[in-house]
Amino acid sequence: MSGPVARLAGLQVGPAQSEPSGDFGLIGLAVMGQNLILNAADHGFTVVAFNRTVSKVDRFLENEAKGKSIVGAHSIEEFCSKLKKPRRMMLLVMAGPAVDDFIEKLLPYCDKGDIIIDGGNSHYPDSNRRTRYLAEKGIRFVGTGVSGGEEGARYGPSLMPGGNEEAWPYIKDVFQSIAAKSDGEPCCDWVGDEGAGHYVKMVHNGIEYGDMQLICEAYDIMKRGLGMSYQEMGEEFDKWNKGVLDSFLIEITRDVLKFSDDDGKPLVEKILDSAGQKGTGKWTAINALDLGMPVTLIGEAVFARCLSSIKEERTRASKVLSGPKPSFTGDRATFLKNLEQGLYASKIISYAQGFMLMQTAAKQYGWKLNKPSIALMWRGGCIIRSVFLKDITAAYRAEPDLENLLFNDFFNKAIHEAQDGWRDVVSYAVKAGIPMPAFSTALAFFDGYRTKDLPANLLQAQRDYFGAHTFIIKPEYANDKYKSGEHIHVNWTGRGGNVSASTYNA
Ligand code: NBP
Repeated sequence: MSGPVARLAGLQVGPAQSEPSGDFGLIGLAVMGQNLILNAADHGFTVVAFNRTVSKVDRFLENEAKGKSIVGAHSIEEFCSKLKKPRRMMLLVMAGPAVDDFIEKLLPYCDKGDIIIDGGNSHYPDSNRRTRYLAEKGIRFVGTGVSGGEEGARYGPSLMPGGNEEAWPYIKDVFQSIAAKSDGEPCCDWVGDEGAGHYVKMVHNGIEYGDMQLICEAYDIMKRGLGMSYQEMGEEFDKWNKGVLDSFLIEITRDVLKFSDDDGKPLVEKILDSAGQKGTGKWTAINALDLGMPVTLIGEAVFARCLSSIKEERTRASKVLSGPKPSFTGDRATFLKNLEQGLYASKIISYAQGFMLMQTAAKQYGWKLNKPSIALMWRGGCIIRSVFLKDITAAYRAEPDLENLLFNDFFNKAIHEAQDGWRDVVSYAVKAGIPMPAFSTALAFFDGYRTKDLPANLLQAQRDYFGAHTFIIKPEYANDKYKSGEHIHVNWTGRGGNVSASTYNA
């Protein structure tokens, strides 16, 4: 059935001009949209559904939506007419121009105060722009991160809404009802202004890249460094899933390692070692470079995927470049304990770096970011959900202005306890010629971060030598010749002039 006729999943409920019954509207009937609609309907909301390809609306109503409080619309006008005011309308369509197209199509039928929510994986600058553009028209825009894939959308995703804060009281009930719950608390709270919701989702995805890379490195050293079988590796991950690393990604890794193909061989062994990526990890790394933040672990995780994808070149290189052969002679149980601790310590660094990035972004972009809520939102429903995030939530709840996660007593103690084992694992990997870029960069960051005097003094001297870029004297050496805080240029060679270059930070 088509045309402007309202229906309640298979039941006709009267003409379109009757009182609007829709609590919430959703456009985009692909995997995420359909599941989120079903989730909202299960929580007692009447949902109005629309899709660009209108035939999908009828197909949905006749199948998955049958018997539920889901109403179909066959045009944008009908969609808007069926929603109670202020309208709460969510787009779950492919990120990019499709979102702007739908916004333009909705506008003629919107009233001031209506709310348009974009739940796709949009890049945060687009959400900044859309918040401002729609605010000028009296429409409240929300850009929300949605995580948890198909199952999350259906039974409880992690939701990270940001944008025009005036919208929050109107959408809070729907969002917190359909979101995942962790210890009874919804994994959804207001994140911050403009594109902050999509920004936090971007960093979430970057952290997901990091967590996955760390697990892959642990697998590689178990397999090539210790010669473990898939069954043994699966059992080790099972053990880890009962301790500090208890998380969704460790759990699925256990299952993947234990999964055999029809011929009895582990399926994972047959999968081409060339990783794909959709870009959110890269966005995080680029933004970290733009903001001058050392988010090294996510950067390495993105580069590790890039290196994996040049498979043919690596195959040629493997024939001409040789290295040591792994030969493990130590105690395997101790090494595995160290590996678990090393992964845990690297993960602490990765999350510390992620929060450093988010707090710098908040300052730079003028957002108020709700740090304890971010950790809470990641605790359940999403891919990086873990027991570990409970401890991060607790750390930020106790000290919302905590400068760095590593200054929190719990994490400070944890990283010191893990340190020796972490170093053993990285040392063995270096000696055995097995790459552990994420473990190694995390350790290098830890050592750099805890060092008061880094060799950047020499670097500044080099820059001043070849480019007259100037340097600042350490306060304890300030005197009449070298004044404290001044940009100083020295004629290192006795040749050339005394003119210095402009000073700027890049
Ligand atoms: P897709 O990302 O595959 O998008 C499909 C939807 O976008 C359909 O409704 C389709 O309409 C519509 N669409 C497309 Br494609 N191009 C369009 C255009 N030019 N104009 C209007 N509509 C257009 O769906 P999804 O996997 O459900 O994801 C939806 C959003 O949620 C995406 O932004 C995605 O990145 C994000 N997300 C996905 C996941 C996940 O696990 N899949 C998780 C978290 C977030 P049609 O039916 O007419 O082709």
